[in-house]
Amino acid sequence: MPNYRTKDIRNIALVGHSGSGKTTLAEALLVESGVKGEAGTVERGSTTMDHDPLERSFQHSLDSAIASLDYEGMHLNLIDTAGIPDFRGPTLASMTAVETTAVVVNAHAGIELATRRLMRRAKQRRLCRMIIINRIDVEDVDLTQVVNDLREEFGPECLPVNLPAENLKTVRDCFYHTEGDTDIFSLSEAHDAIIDQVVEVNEELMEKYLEGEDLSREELHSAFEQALREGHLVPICFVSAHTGAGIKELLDFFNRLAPSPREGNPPPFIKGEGDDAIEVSTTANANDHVIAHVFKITNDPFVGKLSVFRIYQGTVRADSQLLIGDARKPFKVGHLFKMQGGKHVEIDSGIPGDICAVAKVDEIHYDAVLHDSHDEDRYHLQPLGFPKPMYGLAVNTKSRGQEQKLSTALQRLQEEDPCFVVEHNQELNETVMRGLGELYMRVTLERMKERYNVEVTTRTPRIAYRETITRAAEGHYRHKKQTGGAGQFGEVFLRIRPKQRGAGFEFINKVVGGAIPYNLIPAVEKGVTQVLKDGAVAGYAMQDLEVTVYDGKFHPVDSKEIAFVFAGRNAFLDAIKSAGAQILEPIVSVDVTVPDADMGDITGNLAGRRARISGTESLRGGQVTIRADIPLSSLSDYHTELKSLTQGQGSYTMEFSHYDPVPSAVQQDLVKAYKTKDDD
Ligand SMILES: Nc1nc2c(ncn2[C@@H]2O[C@H](COP(=O)(O)OP(=O)(O)OP(=O)(O)O)[C@@H](O)[C@H]2O)c(=O)[nH]1
Ligand SMILES: [Mg+2]
Repeated sequence: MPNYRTKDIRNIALVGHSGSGKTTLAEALLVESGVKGEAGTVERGSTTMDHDPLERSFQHSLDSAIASLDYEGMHLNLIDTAGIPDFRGPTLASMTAVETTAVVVNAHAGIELATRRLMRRAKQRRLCRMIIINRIDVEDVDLTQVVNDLREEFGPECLPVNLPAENLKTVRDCFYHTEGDTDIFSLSEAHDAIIDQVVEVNEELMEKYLEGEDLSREELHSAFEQALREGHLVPICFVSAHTGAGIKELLDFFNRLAPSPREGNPPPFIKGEGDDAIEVSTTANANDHVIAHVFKITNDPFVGKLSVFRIYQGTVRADSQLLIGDARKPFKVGHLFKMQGGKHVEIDSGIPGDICAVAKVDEIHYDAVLHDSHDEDRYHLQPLGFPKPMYGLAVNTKSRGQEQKLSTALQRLQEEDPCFVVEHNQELNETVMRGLGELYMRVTLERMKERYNVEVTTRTPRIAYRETITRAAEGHYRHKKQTGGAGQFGEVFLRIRPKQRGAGFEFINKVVGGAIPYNLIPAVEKGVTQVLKDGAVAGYAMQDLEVTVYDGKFHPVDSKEIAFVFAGRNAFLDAIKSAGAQILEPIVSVDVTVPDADMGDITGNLAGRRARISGTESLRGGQVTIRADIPLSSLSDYHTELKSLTQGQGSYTMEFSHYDPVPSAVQQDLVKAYKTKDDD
């Protein structure tokens, strides 16, 4: 058993804009608590959290990483996350595993895009929030301004629990202390402000306080914890990860005031699906059934697949067996680990509130619930609502024979990030990977090369156009071949007719009197279906039409199946020639969300992409959503353009809507491209 208990655990996710100093801060905390003797740096690629070779060369975190430390009886599990928005899948997933989200703000840059987004996410998820202002050592920072901006943007509940002092060399606590010299604000005023805010959550305490009575540490702690839990307080701490100012005080803050797994707002578990679904809560008791949630999967070059989970109740032992979701059969835990950046430390058991990992269990997937009794079948965590990956790239192996390797690599990468998906389009015979942006794709390609030894060629994904017809027509073909012995004979008459958009395809047999024997009709249909699948004018599948075979001829000796496949196929092609062939393109419905000020530019740009705008909706926080129907083919570079038109602030979601005819110029190009391909 570990030498700490559930009440000693603190789970904290460090989130924030890229470059705010999360990885460096984690390093400083590990050094302060004695886990490491000397601090590594992001520049030298020697930090605990950025352990992946690619992170070290990019000098940015590209995935979440976990490390633990022990400090004066507290066991702290820290999750360092990636600030670059393309990598926010694992960042958001980490937020399910903690009681406290610490949003790190760069004192020099102030509030940045990710600061807002992450504060919003943590609030929606009812997590306890705090703000860490880092880089206070940087010259010319205006810390008063940063605090005022934070309060204006995120509310007056954002209040300092300590203040920088001695020329930014240290910080002084203003929660337990009432006086002392500081570099900004007055310590006694800051003290009154935060105590006022905290006691507001508890009437009894408020009365005591107003009557001038002293409040005990326990009373203050429980009111503080309640204020955090209710979002009535967002404490602010100051640090410099470089000079070490405020680092010890931050550990003291985590220890004394941050919620343990017995406190805070545990995430909502749901039992069952649909109308049967009920919300269930967990107990944090070591003797109850095990309930744990997998919030991270990594594929480690040495230990293989590692599934990282947070235990909500019960004790997970290395020699025990666990069930995955609704599976009937359990797996044996075997080796149980705690993570220390890229290293793993074997342990014998995990207690409620702790974060652990198991190795080499293939069946575990992200978001799985692990448990040890069928009583907890059908448990899952309330879905997180990840951003949908929109940036697509079609991939092919560079050299032959690597297909299996590529498919394994893609499958592994897909396991690791809920915002990375791989689609295989059978119709176009192409594999498309989708992520949150271009940088993500570049890193993924590097990772495939470095970790899985697969090199690929990439291109923009093809569009699944379709073909149809616009008027009814007749078709006929007579197939006759006499080669020495047995000949081939088959003749087919058919008519074709357009159907409503979205109605699909129908094959009708109206042959009477055995003009084509009954057992050869499927051969005719087979010929027709070949064209349907391969297309007639541009190589795309056909839809929304009906084919009626009504007459034909056969020969008792020479009419074999193959002859009627051929005749059916060519009779259909003959009919299409005079049926006004039309190419259809997929139309998607998009919701584009941008700052108000960019609305004009964005609607103009959408119109230039053949979009039909159907409405707009103002959102809180100066944002607006524009709704439009737009051809999928006009969106190939939209991700990048939207980012540049809105300084990175715009985003969009899309969903397939319907098929529409393409403009005639596009049709001519597609037909021409198909013909030249055939000529090759
Ligand atoms: N002067 C100063 N520089 C800092 C401090 N903390 C971090 N830095 C520097 O800021 C840069 C970014 O730091 P990181 O720790 O990589 O930032 P991050 O938030 O982890 O960034 P991402 O991984 O991209 O999300 C590095 O060059 C650090 O050395 C600090 O307290 N003071
Ligand atoms: Mg980092």
